[in-house]
Amino acid sequence: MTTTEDRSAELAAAGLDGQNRTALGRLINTGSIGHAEEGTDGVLRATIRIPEDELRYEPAILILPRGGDIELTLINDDKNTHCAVLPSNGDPKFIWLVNHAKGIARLNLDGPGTYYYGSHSGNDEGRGLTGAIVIGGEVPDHAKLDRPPQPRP
Ligand SMILES: [Cu+2]
Repeated sequence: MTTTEDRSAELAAAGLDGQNRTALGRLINTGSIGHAEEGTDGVLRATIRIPEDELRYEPAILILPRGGDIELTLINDDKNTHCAVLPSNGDPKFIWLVNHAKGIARLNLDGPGTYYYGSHSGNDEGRGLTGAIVIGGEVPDHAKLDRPPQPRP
């Protein structure tokens, strides 16, 4: 079976992702997929970079095996200022990244699902940068629907 990561790499290698390069602020599914690593302290960590002149986050989609405490290192390799407004339980987190700045955002996301974050600041065109955090795992008992067992993938 071909994974999405393999497919993106194949398209790029074959030069078939050319049309995606014309867009400022690429769609999130034109970037790569990354996986967070769990530290011995139980915190999930990942590094997200903002490449020069591409108006996107790299990886575009960050996959976490489960929810919990998350520490994201964000590095802005672009010549423009960017930011990230990130989802977190309680209030969203905001990190400001002048060009070539590096910062750490600490989040807590305890439920499985897809979360989006973005930057709409500086010289961003259109909707700016958009990234996704995908959290796997089981839905908590209190959030499950009261219905007969369903087939699971
Ligand atoms: Cu920005």
